[in-house]
Amino acid sequence: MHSTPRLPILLLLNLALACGGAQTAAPDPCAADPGRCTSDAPPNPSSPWDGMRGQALRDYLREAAWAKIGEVQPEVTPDALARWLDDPSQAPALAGRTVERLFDLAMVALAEDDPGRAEKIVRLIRSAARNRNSAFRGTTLLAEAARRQAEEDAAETAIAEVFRELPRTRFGSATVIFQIFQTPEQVQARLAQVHQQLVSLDTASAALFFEQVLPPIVEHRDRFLSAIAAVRAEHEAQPEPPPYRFGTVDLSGARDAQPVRIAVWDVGTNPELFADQLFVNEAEEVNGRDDDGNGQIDDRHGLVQDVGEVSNMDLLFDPGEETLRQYKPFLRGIMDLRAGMASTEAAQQVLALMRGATSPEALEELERNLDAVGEWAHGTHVAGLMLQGLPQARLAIFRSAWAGESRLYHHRGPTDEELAAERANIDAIAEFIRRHRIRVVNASLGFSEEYVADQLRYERDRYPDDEAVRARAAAIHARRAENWAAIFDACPDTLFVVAAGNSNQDVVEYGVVPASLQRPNVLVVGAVDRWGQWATFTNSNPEQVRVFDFGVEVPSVIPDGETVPLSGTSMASPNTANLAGKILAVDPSLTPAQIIALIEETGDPIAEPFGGVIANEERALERLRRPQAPANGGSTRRRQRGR
Ligand SMILES: [Ca+2]
Ligand SMILES: [Ca+2]
Repeated sequence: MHSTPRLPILLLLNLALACGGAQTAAPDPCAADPGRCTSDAPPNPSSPWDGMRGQALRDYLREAAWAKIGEVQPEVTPDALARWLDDPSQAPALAGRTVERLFDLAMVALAEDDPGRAEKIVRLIRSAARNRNSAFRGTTLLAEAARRQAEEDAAETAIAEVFRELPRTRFGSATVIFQIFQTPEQVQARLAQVHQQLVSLDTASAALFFEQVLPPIVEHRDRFLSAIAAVRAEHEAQPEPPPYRFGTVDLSGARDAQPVRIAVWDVGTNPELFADQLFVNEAEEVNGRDDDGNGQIDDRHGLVQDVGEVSNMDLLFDPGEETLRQYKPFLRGIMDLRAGMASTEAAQQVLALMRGATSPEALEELERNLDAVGEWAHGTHVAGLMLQGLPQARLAIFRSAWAGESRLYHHRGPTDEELAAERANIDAIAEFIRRHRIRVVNASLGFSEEYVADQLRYERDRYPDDEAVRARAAAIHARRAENWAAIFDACPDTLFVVAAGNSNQDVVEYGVVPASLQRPNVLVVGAVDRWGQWATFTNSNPEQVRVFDFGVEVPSVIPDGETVPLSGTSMASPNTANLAGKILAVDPSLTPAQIIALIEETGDPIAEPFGGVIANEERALERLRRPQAPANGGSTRRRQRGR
């Protein structure tokens, strides 16, 4: 649930919809008013959740969370935790998986009406999490704990105080959940949806959030919104910090630049928008036959794989006119909500749709349609970024519908046959890349074992317990890791630029595929915002994610030609792939490893406590054109940092 990476574009929706677990809690609302904890769904006589509510749920979650912590970081014991809560400076660096479980314990504390303990746990996480991007997490929980610890007439001030702790750059994403959840019925629908899954640590965490943590927040929603508005007004009264200067380069008309072949590997891209720059396999016509005899039909501009009931073999996925009309505003609306513009038409449309999702069925329909709009928009937006200022590029398109997961593998996992089909598609793409000498491939795609496990928990008849779920999820994930390693190894002369992912996780700790795979021709990219700061959502790892690029509210084109800002490492990655294309246009002789080294060496170092560099096009190309030009350091003083 928590940070399920679906299409990275949907990250923000996930933040809003499903950030359950690690966020916030209340006295037992079920005890006070049993009606509140009854879902509208028809009673399921054999539901494993029957005995898993109220106190029983808290006891289960507490025990399961501690068992997990014992596995991942044994030095974190209940006694040790008690000491660190009073003195966080004594605590060791907390692993990501420990942090997840500590959030569970904070939720339990809040649900048991101990907001002081909940607050201390969140503060410990903020101070000791190894991932420094977690230093700003848990705002929902903290704000609710503050409300409950304050006198009635001081509650709003106490809530505002919590929001004031956030840097302005992180404020918007922390406030969306308060806007999205408007009614108790919405929360009940979420809970009923969780109740369709197997009981496990992860689903219990989500269940506790929706059953016991979120209801009192929704009940006092006006207070939170008014505190948020007050802090936002304070921000707006201050001058906005100067934006970071990304130093982009336009190669239009550059005499020293040559044609370069690049590819977008995504879930669908509109070729018509890029007609002038499409790669063309002249030996192939679009006529339903395999003209060049390579085993692929109509591979004139790239390759397509789709399966399932609504499969189509176009380079662009088409969700249908009605779906687009109704759900396209989401792309912009979520951004508006983050920016505090709740009154825009797009934001209002988002809120109305969310308010209407008051049953598991309605929620599912909403999710399906949002995923469909994401699948429609994602690859085109990415391709638009890859081509900016690079008229020398010729773009091939690979569309792998399975890489989006959410439509094909909705509430289930892939079968062995489907995994074999994924592999066949990957092998065909590798063949295409080699045959046509594609030099740079952007893959804003990511797979997590947690996401697969979460879907498998809906298949209760097939996987009766969480052990079975985890075993199958691990097997699926291992095959995918193998598939991606295979294409990287099969195309050593091609640079693969890969999105780090949007779950605020360490890619190595969580084994994110392909971002955790180490290869000399793979460059993993994280996201920074327009002030050059790590995005709240970006995945990271000090060794594996060294390059960051612009990935928050990044304007680019969607399939109908409109320009819309979207956020995600999905947007950061093609910005860097674009730089790699420019580098190759100027010097086609470079190897993938040389390109990576050049980008790393000429990037702007990101200040502590974060790490890595922000790709700098000007300096990379300057170094390429004038090899004596200084690496980073030479012009650092001129940089605008905005902090
Ligand atoms: Ca062919
Ligand atoms: Ca053909």
